[in-house]
Amino acid sequence: TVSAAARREAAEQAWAQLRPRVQEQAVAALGEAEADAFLARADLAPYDVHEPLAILYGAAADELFARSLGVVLAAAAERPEPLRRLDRRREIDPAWFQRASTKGYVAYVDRFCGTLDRLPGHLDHLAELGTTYLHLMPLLRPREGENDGGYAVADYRAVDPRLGTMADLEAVAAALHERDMSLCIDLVLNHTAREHPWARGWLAGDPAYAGFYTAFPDRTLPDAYDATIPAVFPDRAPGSFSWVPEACGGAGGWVWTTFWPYQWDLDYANPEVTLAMLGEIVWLANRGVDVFRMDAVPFMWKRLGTSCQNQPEGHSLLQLLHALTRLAAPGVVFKAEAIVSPDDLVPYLGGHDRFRPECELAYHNQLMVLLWSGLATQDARLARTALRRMRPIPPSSSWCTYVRGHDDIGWAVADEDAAAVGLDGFAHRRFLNDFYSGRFPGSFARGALFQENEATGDARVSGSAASLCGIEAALADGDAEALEQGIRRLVLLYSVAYGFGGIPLLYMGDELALRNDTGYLADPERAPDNRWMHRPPMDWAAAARRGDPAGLEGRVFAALRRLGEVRRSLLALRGGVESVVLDVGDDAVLAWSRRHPRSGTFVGLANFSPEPRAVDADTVTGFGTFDQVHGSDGRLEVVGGRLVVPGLGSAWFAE
Ligand code: OTU
Repeated sequence: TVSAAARREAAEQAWAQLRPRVQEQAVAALGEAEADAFLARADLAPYDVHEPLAILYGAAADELFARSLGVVLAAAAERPEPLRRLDRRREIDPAWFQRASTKGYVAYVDRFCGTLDRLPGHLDHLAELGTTYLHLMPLLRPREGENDGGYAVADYRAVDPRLGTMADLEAVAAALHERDMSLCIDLVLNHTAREHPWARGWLAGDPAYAGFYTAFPDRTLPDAYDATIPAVFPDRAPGSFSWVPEACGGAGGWVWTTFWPYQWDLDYANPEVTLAMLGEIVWLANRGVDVFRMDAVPFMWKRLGTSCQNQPEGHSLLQLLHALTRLAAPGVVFKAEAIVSPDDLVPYLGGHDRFRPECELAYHNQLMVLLWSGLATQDARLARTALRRMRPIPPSSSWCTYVRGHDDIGWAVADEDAAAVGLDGFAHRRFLNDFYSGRFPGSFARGALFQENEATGDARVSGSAASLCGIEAALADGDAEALEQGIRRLVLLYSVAYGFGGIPLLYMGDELALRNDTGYLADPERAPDNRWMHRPPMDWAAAARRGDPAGLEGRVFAALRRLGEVRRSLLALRGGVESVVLDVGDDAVLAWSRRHPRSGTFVGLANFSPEPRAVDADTVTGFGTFDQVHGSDGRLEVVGGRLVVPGLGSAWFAE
């Protein structure tokens, strides 16, 4: 093993040797001024690029260093002028994505507006909600047939022809930039579709793709790996390997397929894979993508005898791709999709290695899970305990806070946190499954179990936010009071997502309380995957009712819109600081505060109980110095020196 000091020295030497050539090439490709900026960025490359290369690929680092810089220099040279200007603005204001006004919206192109060319015509709907960041669900050309909602990519440089063309995507990016919005797309980098040319080439024995994927001739190693790898899709895709008759030179082999059998895991232990993926990332960045949602990053590096998730080399790999991408496109940021335990999650934001940045953003799945847990138990203690135990994130990174997304909800409740509030972790996760699938007596939720695992007793939950909040059941029963409670629950959860700090993501349809959709059952490719129940098509007729203040859609839309409006004016909700969970003297109320050195203090309250709860006024108002800036039911009453938070109500205070 090489010491860190020796690795650094080797990196500095390699850069000293390479720099004159890079400088010369940069001047030729970019001109004096741009080359100067490129070189200023590249002066960090020995630490951010060479070191991770050496960690991952040992002695090949020097050669890979030169080649990877070549890739990003070429991409920098091709970067369109408007994107360069955007880069420049973002280099001046690196916290551009951490503004209080940053607010996300997540949508499927086909389900939102049909095709990409129609998207610019729908930007008003997004603008009404204060959107500044649009995440379009997988849209690159997938394999034909089943494609896991687009997560089986056959070509990273083409758009799914059903949605449009790459030129349409570029036009969308430009239309968004014009309105000061940014574009996020998925980068599915753990695997490709088995139809991808890399996979075809590898299977055919083309030396250019040698070692791009992994296959084993017999079950010895697959069994050894599977013994410690948790199953992702146990019902229809148990284990992490699929038999492919053409593999291993035609003798047949077990190909690594963490997810569905048609999604083949790339082997990043092979640096050619890393360079190839880098090429795809910077090419897409040059089309105008601002944020890459790095899909399934925990799985990218494998190690026998482990869960094959969250390996240290996986972090070095992300740091490497991040640094290289930003040499070509310094305005681009990475968002980690790591739906893992809190201890494993925080390092994706850069905590893994204090020397190197990693992803700027990550999904706060812990907060999301704890919100649903709080709603089911009418109790905020687990949330308080678990959030307090999380390690801090670097100030240059932010969470994406959300209530619902396109995937199932996996109950990432740590046993240790459950135990701290007197719960058994397994029993509590089982309760949440029972509760949200509607099986628990008296449950208001109408979800369904996803991937029930007979062997372990584990399961996850599907269902739209509105259905999980009780809105579906209330409408079916024609129960006005239950409907009222359902709306209050949905808005309550969003009040936390919008006020917690980080980028709040609104999942398409939640603004109109869209319920579960059974339409997917008619499509044989989708029917076996009940995650489609919470991916409904946009209901534009419901959207047309958003202005009716008495109707369901109008009430939810207005509430979310208002939260967004208040949020954007509160500088304490900018990034750079973290929220701290408070104890305000009532276990049903989640309370948190953010103390921004230059932008004041923020305090948020969310009452998970349907009953009003009284909390300590001084803690919340900073002894009268903070004003109430949002209230689900107007101003909080003060009774006997305590503030009364209405049942399922929320309030925000700010200095
Ligand atoms: C992701 O999810 C996507 O969000 C899914 O829609 C895809 O099916 C999948 O990747 C494959 O591309 O296990 O149950 O820790 O939780 O990557 C969903 C991350 C998943 C995993 C996540 C994965």
